[in-house]
Amino acid sequence: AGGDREVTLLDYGAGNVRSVRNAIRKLGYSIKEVESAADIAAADKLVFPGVGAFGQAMHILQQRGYVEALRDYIHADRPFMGICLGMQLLFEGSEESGGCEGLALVPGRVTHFDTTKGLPVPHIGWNDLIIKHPSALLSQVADRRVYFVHSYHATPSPENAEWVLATSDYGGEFVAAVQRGNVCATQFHPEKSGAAGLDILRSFLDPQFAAAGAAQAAPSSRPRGLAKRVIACLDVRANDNGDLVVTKGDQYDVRESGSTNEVRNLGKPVELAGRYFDEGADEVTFLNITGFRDFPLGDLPMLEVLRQASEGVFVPLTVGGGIREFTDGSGKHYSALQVAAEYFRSGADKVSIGSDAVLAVEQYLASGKQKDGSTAIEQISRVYGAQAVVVSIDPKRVWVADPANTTHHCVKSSKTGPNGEQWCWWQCTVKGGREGRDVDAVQLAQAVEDLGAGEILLNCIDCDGVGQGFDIELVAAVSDAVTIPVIASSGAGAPEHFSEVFQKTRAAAALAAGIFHRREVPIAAVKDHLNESGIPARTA
Ligand code: 1PR
Repeated sequence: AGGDREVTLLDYGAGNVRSVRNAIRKLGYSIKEVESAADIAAADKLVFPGVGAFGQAMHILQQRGYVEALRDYIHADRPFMGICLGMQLLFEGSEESGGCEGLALVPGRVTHFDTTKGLPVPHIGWNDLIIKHPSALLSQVADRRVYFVHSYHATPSPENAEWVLATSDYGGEFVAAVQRGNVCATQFHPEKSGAAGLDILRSFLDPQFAAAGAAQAAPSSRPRGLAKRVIACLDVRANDNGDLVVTKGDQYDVRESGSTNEVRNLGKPVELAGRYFDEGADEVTFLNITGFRDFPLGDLPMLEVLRQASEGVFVPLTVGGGIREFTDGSGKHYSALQVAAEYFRSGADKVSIGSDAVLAVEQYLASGKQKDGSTAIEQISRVYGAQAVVVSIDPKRVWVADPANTTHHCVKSSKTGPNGEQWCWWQCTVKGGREGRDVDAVQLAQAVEDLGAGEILLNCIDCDGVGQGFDIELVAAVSDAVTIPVIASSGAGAPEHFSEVFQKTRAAAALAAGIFHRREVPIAAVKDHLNESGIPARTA
């Protein structure tokens, strides 16, 4: 064994565990990979970040002969930490993958969240812990939230009470952390839970650190439960010198007006991402806004941006732009799944699909809503899970005099169009808003949910960069039409715009760019305003 500062990592290659590696390294530990069952037996501290689907994970563990090794290791009460699926696999089995047996170390089965309760599923975001037992593991958490992303959950019961350290509430209590002796596991992602998460990981790795922790702080009086997320977005592209810069447009035009006509440069992507992490962004999104025309795997700087950003940013990272299949100049074909895989390997937690989703939905609608498994959304969702697939919509408002004149989802607007129209719908565009298609935003959102997307990033070309608030009518129409979480985007100019979108729509998150880049409104001011308005926001 490699001593005190070594962690053995069980990575069976089904997803992004880069952030777990980065977090372990950040805490000053080196990583030894599990390459055989013997490595499990020889571990001093074993970390098991489960990714992918339950059935597939069990299948790989069985194939490699790890199941018995894991059971023996855990029965011997050796230091073990499971994360997310790595916790669920400790239970007897799961409803996921058509019903499947687990390691059966903790009593109980894993089930899907109830979608009839009107709550978006997956459960994505920062939620409070309800502490059931004092523990070293969670002694440093104080009253901070942690980051969850999952569609399935275990339920606390008298049978597993001696295991359950903490629950969280999402339409009912579910198991958030378990521990017995040296074996622990969390449903949430400590490696994505900011400073609170790093403290939890460190408490597992270093018992002295845990022992120094104060007793769990009493809950404060702030609004509790799943926080509405505040996301900082970096639109990234090469400037005319070929350097990757963060840019920001007005209604998608990113060039300076006047004689220079240069791409607006608001800073370096890695630096800005680090700044937003420090300032309390709940997520950071990178959009490679020219990805539709450049092949992203040729765009190595973007992958490098992700690699570097993920070394210091311990909240979820999303990357979009150019996620689609592609044949390069030499005739080599890459599937959208391969493109996405490269992004995940480089540190992305989610990929965001824009133009390709519109084309996929056109195909889906033309075929009478047939799913043949060929679209990027379906492929990536199947391998990495729905929560890893965001669909980014770039809609434009279209005014109509009479809803009978269009087949699209129309809304009676509180405003009027240029010719006195009272009705409107939102047309989806591709190629960064350059080309409108015959699909509306509501139609697209419903279709991509059916195809397996886990979240919608809802931009608005009319509102982008204008600073007059989100398009409430658009966000309401889309968030009412789907059960997956919707991120409202485009138009934030003041903290009040965030409370407005959360009060008037079912949006789960709100994203902004310009006001944060130009330091007009600090992220903390948005969060404080939300909490003061009775809307739960993560402040620590
Ligand atoms: O089509 O899969 O290659 O993805 C391209 C991605 O790039 C899409 O997600 C698309 O939204 C984005 N994109 C393309 N062109 C632009 C552009 O600005 N010219 N940016 C663009 C989209 C919108 C938001 C922005 C918010 C908030 N930018 O990301 O950050 O509107 O801005 P604000 O707070 O300043 O109002 P594909």
